[in-house]
Amino acid sequence: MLDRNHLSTSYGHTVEPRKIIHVDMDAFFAAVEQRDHPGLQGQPVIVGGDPAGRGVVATCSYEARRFGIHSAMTAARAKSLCPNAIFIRPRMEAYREASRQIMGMLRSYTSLVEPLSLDEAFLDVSVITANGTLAMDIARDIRQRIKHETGLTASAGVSYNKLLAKLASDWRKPDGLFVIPPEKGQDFLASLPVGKLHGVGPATVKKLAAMGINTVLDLRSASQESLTAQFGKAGLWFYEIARGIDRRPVQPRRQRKSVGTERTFLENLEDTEVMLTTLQQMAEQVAARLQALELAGRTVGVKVRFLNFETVTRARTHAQAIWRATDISACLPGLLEHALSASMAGIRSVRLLGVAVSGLTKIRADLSASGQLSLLEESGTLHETSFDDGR
Ligand code: TTP
Ligand code: MG
Repeated sequence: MLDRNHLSTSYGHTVEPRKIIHVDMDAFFAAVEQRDHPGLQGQPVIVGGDPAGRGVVATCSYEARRFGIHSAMTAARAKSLCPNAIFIRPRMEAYREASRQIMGMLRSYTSLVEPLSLDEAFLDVSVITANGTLAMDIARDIRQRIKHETGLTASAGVSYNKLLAKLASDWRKPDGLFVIPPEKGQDFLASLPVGKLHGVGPATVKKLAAMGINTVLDLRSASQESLTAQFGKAGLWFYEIARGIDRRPVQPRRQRKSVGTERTFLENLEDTEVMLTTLQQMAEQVAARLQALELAGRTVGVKVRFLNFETVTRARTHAQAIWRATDISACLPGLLEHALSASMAGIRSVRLLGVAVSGLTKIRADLSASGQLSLLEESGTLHETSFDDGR
C-alpha cells in the first residue's frame, strides 16, 4: 500500500521516495564497432579522428582505457600511449540505430524516459514499482534485454534521484549494476571528490579547493550562506547535492516525428498552379525550420483536404535526408497530383494544404568555405520541443 503522505503531487505522476534508474552503455561507439567487427573484440579500439591529423578520441574500448586513453584526448596522444591501438572513424548511423533500439526498449517499461545522449537515459519507475516490484529487478531486466537484443552491454544505477542514479551507474562500469538506497545516499556521497557532482566543473573544483573543500563531506560542512555568497544560486544546488537532495524530475521528451506546416484557405483553391505555388512557399518555411532545428528528413509528404473534408496525404521517401527548399519543392508537383487524383468523390477543390518532412535525423548545418551547407552528423537524440504544424 502506498503511504498517502508520501505521494508527491509536484510532478503529478510520481511517488516519494522516487525510484530512478540511470542506464549508460559501456564504451558505446567502440562497443558497436567490436560487435560489428568480431576481430576487434578484446582489442584496444579507438573511435575518433585521424591520429596522423588533429583528430580527437570520441571513445575507446576498455582494453584501450588501460593505457590511459580517454574521450577528448588527441588521437595522436592516444597513439603514443598505445601504438597497437586500432583507430576507427565513427559510423554515426550505426550508433544511432543501436540508440533507437535501446531507447525504444526503455520506453516499453515506462513512458517516463529521459534520454541524455545517444547512450544514456534516466527512467522514473516510481509508479511502476508501487506494486512492490523492485527497481533493481527492472534494472537487471533492462541490462539483460539490452545485451540479448543488441549484443551490447549497459551499466545501470538505481537510486532515489537523478544525481545518485547516475553516480551509481558509473560505480560498477563496465557491465555493472549498483543500487544506492535512500539510507545509503549520504554515506555514498561523503568520500567522493566534489568534481564527481553534477554541475561541479573544473573551475568550481578549484574555487572549492581554495576554500579547503575537496570531498563531498567537506562540502557538507560549508554553510548555505557561504556557498551562496561564493557561487550565487549554484551555491544552493551545491549545498543540497552535498546532502543527496536533487528534486529534478525525469522529463520525458517526445520524439519529434516531423517538421511541417499547413494552411486552411478562406476560399477553396481550384487551380493546380496556385496550389503548387502555395506548397512551394510552404516548403520554404519548412526548410527554414529544418535548418533552424538542425534537422533533415528522408520523407516529404503533402496533405490535401478537399471541399468535402476528405483528407489525403501522399509521401515520397528519398535515399538521403534532405533539408533544402529546392529539394523539398522538387517532390511537390508529383505528390500534389497523386493527392488530387485520390479524392474518392472526384473533387479537385481544396480547402487545406500541408507540407511535412519526416524520417528525421539530426544534422549540424555548417556553412563551409564553398558556401555549401555540409552535413555533420551529431550525436544526440531528437526531441520534440516546439512542433507546430499549424493545426
Ligand atoms: P559516454 O557514455 O561518456 O562514454 P562511453 O559510452 O564511450 O563509455 P562509458 O560510458 O563506458 O564510460 O559517451 C557515449 C558516447 O558518446 C561515446 O561512446 C562516444 C560519444 N562521445 C564523444 O563522441 N565525445 C566525448 O567526448 C564523449 C565523452 C563521448
Ligand atoms: Mg556510456
